[in-house]
Amino acid sequence: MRVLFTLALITALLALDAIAQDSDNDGLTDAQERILGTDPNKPDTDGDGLLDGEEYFVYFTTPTKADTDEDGLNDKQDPYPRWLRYEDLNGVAISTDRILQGPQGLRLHQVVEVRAGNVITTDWYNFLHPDFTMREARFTIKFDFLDPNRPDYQGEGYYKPVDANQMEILLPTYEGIFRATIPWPGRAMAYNDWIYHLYSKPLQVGQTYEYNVFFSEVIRWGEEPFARARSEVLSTERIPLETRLGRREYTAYRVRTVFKFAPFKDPFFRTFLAPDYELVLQAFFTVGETPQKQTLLRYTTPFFRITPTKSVGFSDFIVRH
Ligand SMILES: [Ca+2]
Ligand SMILES: [Ca+2]
Ligand SMILES: [Ca+2]
Ligand SMILES: [Ca+2]
Repeated sequence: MRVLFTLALITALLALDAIAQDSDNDGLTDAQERILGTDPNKPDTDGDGLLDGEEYFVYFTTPTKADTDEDGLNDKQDPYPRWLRYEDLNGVAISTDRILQGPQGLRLHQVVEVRAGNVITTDWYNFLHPDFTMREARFTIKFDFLDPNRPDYQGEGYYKPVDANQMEILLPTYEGIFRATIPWPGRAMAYNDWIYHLYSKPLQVGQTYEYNVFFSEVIRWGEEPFARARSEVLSTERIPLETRLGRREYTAYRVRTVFKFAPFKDPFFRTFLAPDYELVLQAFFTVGETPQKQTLLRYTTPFFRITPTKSVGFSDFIVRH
């Protein structure tokens, strides 16, 4: 009896060992490689210079694709190699972002889809300047509201610098196309560039960044569009993440960004922003020694949940991995 039990135990341990076996020593077990579709006998399945395990767990790139974000630079060479999808924890929105390097320079591409009885898609291309001054943003907005009294609108817009002091804006709104030239202080950035801003520097606890924000999501223009933002890397903490390979904990930087807005005349936004015109956003980045290894795991952002009655709230996005 005892011998049989011991044999059964040894067989079970051997089976466990087979599951845990990493034949090519790339940081993924053979069983995990079967789930991800990578080659269990080839440490760098797609030949881009990064090990399969590094790609999945550290860089958040695709281990079966040499150029994950399709910008012409292989994952190892690319300072912004990822293409990430974030899911709203409320289940209504999905955000996808990637930073592309092309002949025109860096571009931040973000798509946000909102499903809450209506369909809202915003598709952004921001042309980014290395010193965080936005050179140009182009975007497509499709709002398909169920409210029959509200005209659907879809259209493209952009803002583009006229010179160092002015920005030209073309934007579809509920009232038609808004066209204006507005004052533009140097070194400003679009509201949704704040993620890029954090991506592009190696983060460390205690660091602070300050910058101007052009708030692109405000529907009614002609108000004071600028905010002052201040980001601070507060601390590190453990963040759980559900992955295709199960739950995994990451050590992450907690980053807090405070936007201080000029007072809005629009009563809706005035109510939303409260008396002090301040918005606090949070982001969590994995701890790594370079920006390439610092992946945005989670962020909280306003103005993505727009319902047919125009109520707006915060969304908490977490990376889908
Ligand atoms: Ca392996
Ligand atoms: Ca690889
Ligand atoms: Ca790859
Ligand atoms: Ca790439």
